[in-house]
Amino acid sequence: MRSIITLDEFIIQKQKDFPFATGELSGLLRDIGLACKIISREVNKAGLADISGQAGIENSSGEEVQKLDVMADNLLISCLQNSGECCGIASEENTTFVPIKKSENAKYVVLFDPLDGSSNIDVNISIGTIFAIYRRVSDDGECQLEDFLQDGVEQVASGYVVYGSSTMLVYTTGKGVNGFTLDPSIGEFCLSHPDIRIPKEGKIYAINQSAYHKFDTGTKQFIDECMENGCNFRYVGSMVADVHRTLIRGGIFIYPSTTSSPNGKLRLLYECNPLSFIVEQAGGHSTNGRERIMELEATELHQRTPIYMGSPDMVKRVEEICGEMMKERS
Ligand code: P6P
Repeated sequence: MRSIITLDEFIIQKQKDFPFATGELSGLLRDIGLACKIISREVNKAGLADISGQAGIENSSGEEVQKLDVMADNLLISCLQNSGECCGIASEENTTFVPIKKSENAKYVVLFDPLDGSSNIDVNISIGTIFAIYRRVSDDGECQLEDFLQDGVEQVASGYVVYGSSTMLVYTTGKGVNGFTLDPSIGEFCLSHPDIRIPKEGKIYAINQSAYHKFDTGTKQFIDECMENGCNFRYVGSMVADVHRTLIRGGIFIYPSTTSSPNGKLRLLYECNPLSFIVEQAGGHSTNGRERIMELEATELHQRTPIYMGSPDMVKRVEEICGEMMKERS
């Protein structure tokens, strides 16, 4: 029988990469994996149970929250409260950060989007969980806002779970990217994609092209070039699904600035930074058109940023074009 390496076994094995590791980060990653296994179970049966409909409340961005969002948020908070390794969380579903009292002196904080792409739930399109882990910077005791407003380069780990034709967890601790597929028959994430590397070039571009008329000139020129070069257009409308395909097949995922949303739509802290850490660790690039996403200053929990991420050759080209546009304007 082919030897199976479970997520727990892999995390413990890799812990040896960190000479001063005391097991806290490993424990945190395992707890997040547990929460996502339960979310996967609930997402996969949503069509059968009355939990996928509109919850009738709104999240911090004023968007309609669906019941599965609420369930996923509560599950992650509950697992992190029990982990003992996390002193606070910030989530798309909560206006402000949530200190975890019973582990208020723990050394990590976790930011997450519990169920990104949830508007696709009722049409059975892939959705995902995104998480970022930081060391706290405040003194012991209740965590502070500064613990969450850290630049992406300070992440100690990040990852996502894509609930698709199979459920996959992909994560990095800064030493490469590894993917694990959930085997429901044993309830374990099993190593299926060791050492993921993004293709240097790509022939797929992903953007909501229906907003073409709202894009800046540089983005329009890049899209025109992609079409002229015979690139394929693919867009799921679920960031985790689009970024996962980009990571595996190569290409570029773009959510740009538009005339109606100058800062784009996607959030820096719990969508763009964690996914940029993954893409960079796999050999890709991630930028806002001018600057590296992971070096952008974090000023508020739910701040948004334009993002261009994926195969290095494609991201470099869009940066060249945007740079040329900047020069022409100056
Ligand atoms: P649009 C889903 O609502 C989401 O937050 C991301 O997962 C996705 O990439 C984006 O919004 C899609 O937005 O404006 O293209 O529908």
